[in-house]
Amino acid sequence: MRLQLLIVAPVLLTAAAANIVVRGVAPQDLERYQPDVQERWACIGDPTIVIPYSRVNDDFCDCPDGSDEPGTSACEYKYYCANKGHIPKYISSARVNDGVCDYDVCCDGSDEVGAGLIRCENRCKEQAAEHAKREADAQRAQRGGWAARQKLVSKAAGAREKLQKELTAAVAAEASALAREKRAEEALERALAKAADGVRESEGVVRARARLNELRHAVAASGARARELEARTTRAEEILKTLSQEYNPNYNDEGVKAAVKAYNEFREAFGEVEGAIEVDETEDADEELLDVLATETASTNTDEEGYMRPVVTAARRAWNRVQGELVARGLLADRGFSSARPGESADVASARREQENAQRAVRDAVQKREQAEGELARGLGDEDVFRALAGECVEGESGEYVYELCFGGRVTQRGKSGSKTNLGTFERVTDGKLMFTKGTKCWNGPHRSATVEMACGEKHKIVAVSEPAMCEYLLRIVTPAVCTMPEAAKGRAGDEL
Ligand code: MAN
Repeated sequence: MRLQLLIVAPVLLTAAAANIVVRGVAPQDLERYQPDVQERWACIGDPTIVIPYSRVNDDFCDCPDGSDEPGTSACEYKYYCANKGHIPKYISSARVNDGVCDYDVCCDGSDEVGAGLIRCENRCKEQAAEHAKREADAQRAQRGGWAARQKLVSKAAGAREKLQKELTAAVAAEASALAREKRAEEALERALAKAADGVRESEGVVRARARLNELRHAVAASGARARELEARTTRAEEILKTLSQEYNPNYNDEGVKAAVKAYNEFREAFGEVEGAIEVDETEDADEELLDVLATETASTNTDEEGYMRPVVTAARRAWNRVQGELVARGLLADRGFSSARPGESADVASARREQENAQRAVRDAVQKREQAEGELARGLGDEDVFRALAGECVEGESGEYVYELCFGGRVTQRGKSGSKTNLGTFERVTDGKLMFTKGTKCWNGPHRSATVEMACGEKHKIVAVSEPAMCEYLLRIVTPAVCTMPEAAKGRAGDEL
């Protein structure tokens, strides 16, 4: 190191000694402002224009680019303020020697130097001190802001993880709700099919009952006919019996003798007739009727009241099912089924209820999934940092209004009357700015909207509010959310790595 200094130092000294100092020229540009051996000098913008060196800074503009007058206001050029002890800057030549101390640029007051002009004291020391303080404050803010941001980032990561878990749960809930819905749909299908079967069955029962009635009538008619025939036969037999017992065998009557003979042969052939004629009532019953009877009752009663009872019961049951189905289809007024909703049989109603519950569960799950997906997909800044700020608000006064900014929420403007105007709802982070849109409609104009520009700060603070175009607001805030890692911390972070 020492060896290097020894070599470099004489070179620097030689170069510095050779350069003539020119007012308004930065040290690094002095070389270009040295005369040639003939004491001439070439304009910087156009070196073909060569002027005597004495015309540099002679308060007269010679070069088209104004480069021959860096230290006066003769040309449109730039003046270099050395601002020793602080930060060197350039000021427009028009502000040189204009009778105003331009301390915002030239803290050394060098812009006003000349015979008869005001003298500007050097304020660089104070400005440097203020600057140093501001820098220290900014660094402190950056350190504090960075630390606060780290916390926000980890909070955001937690919130994101929670959302991801919610999404996973919603996806699983959706899958199981969909499966439940499918099962419920199938169950409802079955219940409806069963009710429809009920309709068919009742038709069978109705047909069976009609057939049974036919048979009953036939049996009854047969019985009556049989009883009539029996009565007539009995009567005829009685007549013949009387005749055979009471006729006069000595009276040669061929007709009477033939009748008695025939009667005796009849008696020998058929014997005495005992009781009523037996009729098998199921004799003519068809398969369908037997099926109905077998399904609807285990009873084998053959007496009229006995065998009709199960048929009536079956018919009633079938009717109940038909009725349920008709009510379910809105064709019949509901007479009130125990656990059914109006218009449905209990089975169908409960299957439909389950289907509705399952559909609701699917809707809920889909809504939750979509909500979680939407939330996760939102652009919320680097490392999702603004996710951590949801719900936090900051207030600031500007002009006649008090503005409130709620991260992830709305920006509002409160007037003296106290009523709040919505300046927009948070939509996204674009180019490092928070965008709030769709606020209250502006009279004869667009919906209000607000853009929030951010700089690093330890705490949220509204710094300024303006309305660049009517009902379009610009808020400048400081917030830890946008703080970057301080240089010093970068070194440490590197060491840690
Ligand atoms: C209110 C405020 C203003 C806005 C006007 C537009 O006075 O919201 O910021 O410019 O309405 O009519």
